[in-house]
Amino acid sequence: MCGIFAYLNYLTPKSRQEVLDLLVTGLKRLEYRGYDSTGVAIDSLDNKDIVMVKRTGKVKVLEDAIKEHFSGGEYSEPVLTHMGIAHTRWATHGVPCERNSHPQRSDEGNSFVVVHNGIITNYNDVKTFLSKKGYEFESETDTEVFAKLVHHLWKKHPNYSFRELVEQAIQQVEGAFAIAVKSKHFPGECVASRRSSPLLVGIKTKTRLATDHIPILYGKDDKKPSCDQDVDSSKASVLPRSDSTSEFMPEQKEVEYFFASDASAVIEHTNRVIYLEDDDVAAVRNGILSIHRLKKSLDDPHAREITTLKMEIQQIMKGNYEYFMQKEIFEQPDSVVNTMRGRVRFDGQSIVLGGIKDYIPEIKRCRRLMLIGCGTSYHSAVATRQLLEELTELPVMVELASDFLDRNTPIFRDDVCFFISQSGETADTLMALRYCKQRGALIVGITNTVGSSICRESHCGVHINAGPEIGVASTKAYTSQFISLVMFALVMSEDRLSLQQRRLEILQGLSKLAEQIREVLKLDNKVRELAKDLYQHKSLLIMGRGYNFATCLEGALKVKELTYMHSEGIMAGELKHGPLALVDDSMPVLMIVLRDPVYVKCMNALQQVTSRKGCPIIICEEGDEETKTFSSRHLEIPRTVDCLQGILTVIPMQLLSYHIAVLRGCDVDCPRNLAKSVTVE
Ligand code: G6Q
Ligand code: GLU
Repeated sequence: MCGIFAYLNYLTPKSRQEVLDLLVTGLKRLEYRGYDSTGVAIDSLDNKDIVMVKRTGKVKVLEDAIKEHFSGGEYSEPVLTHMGIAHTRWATHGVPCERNSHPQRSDEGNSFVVVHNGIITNYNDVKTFLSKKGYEFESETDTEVFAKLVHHLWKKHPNYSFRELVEQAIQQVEGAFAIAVKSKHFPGECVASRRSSPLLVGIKTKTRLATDHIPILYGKDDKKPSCDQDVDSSKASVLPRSDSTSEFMPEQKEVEYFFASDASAVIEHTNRVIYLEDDDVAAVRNGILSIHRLKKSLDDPHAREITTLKMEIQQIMKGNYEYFMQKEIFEQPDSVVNTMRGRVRFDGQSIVLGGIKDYIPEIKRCRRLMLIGCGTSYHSAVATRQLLEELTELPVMVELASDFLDRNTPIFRDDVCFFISQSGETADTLMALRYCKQRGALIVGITNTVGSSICRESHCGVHINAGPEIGVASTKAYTSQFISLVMFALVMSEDRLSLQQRRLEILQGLSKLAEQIREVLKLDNKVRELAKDLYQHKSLLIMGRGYNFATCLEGALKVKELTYMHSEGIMAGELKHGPLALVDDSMPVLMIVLRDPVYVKCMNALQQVTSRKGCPIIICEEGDEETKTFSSRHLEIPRTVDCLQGILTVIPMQLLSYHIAVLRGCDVDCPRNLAKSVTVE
């Protein structure tokens, strides 16, 4: 879901060319989030105007246009202080085209330009108001209203600071946004804010920062409140103005700031970042960063912490792999170990989940567990539901966040609700979290992104520690989510004598997992051969049941999102209730048949398929000669405890979808129409 990147150098000589290179590189680090168009804005050579370059298509297209547009030698002259903004757009309002790309501007003079992630839901009202003020709109985006609203406020309040203008404007808009604003009237300044969409600030100084937090400033109560009567008076809020400056950097020193949608665009410059919270307004003026909020609520901290990123640059690079997704598939032997590291004690057969251990007594008293997520994250809930029921002996509901909200599902104070999200920013999941939190449920976040909204808004949680996942199609996050939920189930059953043998069996299975995943990854060449049989077909049916039904759902999703082929995960027990009609000698079918409690039923389904001339690919256990007789095309995987089979059976599905996508010439890391983090509902 789109990417914002802004760079401000203060008393730090950088040429416009270097700034442009930084902006383009920042966008490249955010490409994995999904987008359809791009744009940048920098100061004009005479420092009196703002120049923008915008293009549809990939960042490379923008990069070429920049080379063409800013070729003169003067662009290599160093500038002490400058602020540039950049954007990758994932269109929600207005088709992908140059006119609708960001930055969006306030007027032909480019007085104010803004880059925006999210949706301004009341943009029509604001647009109507501004049109009556004489503004003419040139794009179909919702974003444009924000730039023009700031301009309108600037004309009405010429003595307002840049930050105050943006503060006024964000009070008039509704919906989700992460924004960065640049103005030719406030050179060298940047104002950024967020509501429901992620935004962070990276800080780079020559000397060590004098502090590890930045105080939050509030409007001065004794200030005469300013009230914009005619900016839709029904919404006009009486806004105290706060022009107090921060004490963060009293003396002026060279400093660089990086505003970005996520850390992957910042880590190569600095590991010191501040995660903005909803309705924070971050402003840089004269090199000083300050953070403002309009209303102080009881649980507001007094400052924003400057955290240190743990990720390393190579984690967001492809290394020797062709695609990030391929790299992340092959990282799984390591990522599953990282998920368990410091938590699973194989010798003592104990598990410690530090992020939720204080809440375990409360969770044990709950009425039911609800696992809520979207897409692949939802599938990790499906994959572990049976084990959670077995080891917690609680009712376990698994819910797609969007449907859960549509139904207004009843939620009670003694419910425990898990929100599973790799990005921690998925709007549907975040909205479901807030819905449950409002109703008093205990909120547990299962995320892979430190500082994400879901992470911060949960009461407690587990970080899956899979490392940054760049490929839009989730792979290592799925297996790490899966294991995190298995670990939770083991924690919940620690004191159940009757379950000790079962727990020991699972712990032993976990201890072998990394090596067994390596074994399965050795099937890569065989899977590529199978992909050659499949890539020209229109559909693929994937069948299984029990602990492997989730793999069917996840495998089908991978095939759909990577190859644009139709695919469907089918519960094998449902085959005879309809889907069997799809089976003939031309329909591609893949079946998972492992020696587990539902083996006989899966064999029944296999026979139903082959007796209709189906020629399924079979995923079976190593050495299972009987099952292999049903098909000449089979993939043998190591034997593991039944509840962990889904970790091993999903790997061939990840590889298969990857190879089909490559054979079909699809963009593996950025599939069409998709985004890594869907921050709009
Ligand atoms: C799967 C996709 C997608 C993703 C969901 C949820 O390969 O990446 O289905 O799983 O959009 O995303 P989060 O896990 O970030 O909430
Ligand atoms: N809603 C804005 C637009 O359609 C921003 C979309 C995005 O997040 O990229 O331009």
